[in-house]
Amino acid sequence: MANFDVFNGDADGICALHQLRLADPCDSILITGVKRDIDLLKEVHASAGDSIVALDISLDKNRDALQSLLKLGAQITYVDHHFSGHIPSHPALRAVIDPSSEVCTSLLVDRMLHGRFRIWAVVAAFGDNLPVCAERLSVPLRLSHEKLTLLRELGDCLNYNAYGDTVDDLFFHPADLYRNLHAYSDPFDFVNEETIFATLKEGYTADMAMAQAKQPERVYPGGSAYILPDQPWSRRVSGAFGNYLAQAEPDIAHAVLTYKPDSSYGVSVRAPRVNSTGADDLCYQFETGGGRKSAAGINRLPECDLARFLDSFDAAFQYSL
Ligand SMILES: [Mn+2]
Repeated sequence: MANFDVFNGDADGICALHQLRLADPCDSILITGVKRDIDLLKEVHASAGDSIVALDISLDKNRDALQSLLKLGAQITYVDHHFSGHIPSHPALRAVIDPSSEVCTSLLVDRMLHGRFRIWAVVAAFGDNLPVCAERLSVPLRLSHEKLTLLRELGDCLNYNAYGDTVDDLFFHPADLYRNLHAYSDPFDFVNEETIFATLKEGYTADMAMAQAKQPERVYPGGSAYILPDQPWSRRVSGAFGNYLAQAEPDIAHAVLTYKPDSSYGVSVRAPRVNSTGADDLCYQFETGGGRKSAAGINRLPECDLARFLDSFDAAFQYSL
């Protein structure tokens, strides 16, 4: 019987699986990709009796594949914090799903494991842009300010690595990154003994400097929208840049649009941190939109929909002031 570990390639997905496999080691087939690549369950070619773990990918977007795997006789553990819609009830499905705004998948795994590998949930919460949650989780670990800052940087760097149109834009394939990181139960050992962190930090700093030099394309009362050019650095930094803007200007919403060669935009939206809601409702108005109340995105916004998006963005957040 085979094991399949299906996980989002971002900090949260990687740290969720890392905790689970530290607790319950096994050989597994890894299925992951860039952060936006969440339609992953359909890539599982399982047989009856196989075990599948799905982490940090919306059940709603994987519903058909989930149902066929259940029909096939696979056992599935599904842990996630994105919008799920109706959760199928099936004896072979263990679903731990909580879309609350101060929750990430690694935090749900931390709860399942009673805090055994808490430090990785802290890394993940920072990476998922939940610094308040990360700091609350870290209290019993009694970390110094310096160590906590390092965990924050690690979370940011792991998250940053997952952004791109395809894995070719990334510094490390998320499966390779996971395999490498999984050798360490202590994140400080990982940081000190591997060059991955230094490589990501350097790339992150360079890409972020390019983004921070950009002026917003539109400034509305309730939010600002930025457009980044069709370059690998923009695709890598768009998410981190959105998180940076959300922290720097917590009173307003932000949209970061990245131009694509097919005359469309990849879009990521952050609700104002002071009123963390509305990002998902905005993005769901567009065909390829999805996400959570506080942070959502549109995989492909055709250029002809740009004006409609900007108007909807303006309208969505003007009442949150
Ligand atoms: Mn997540």
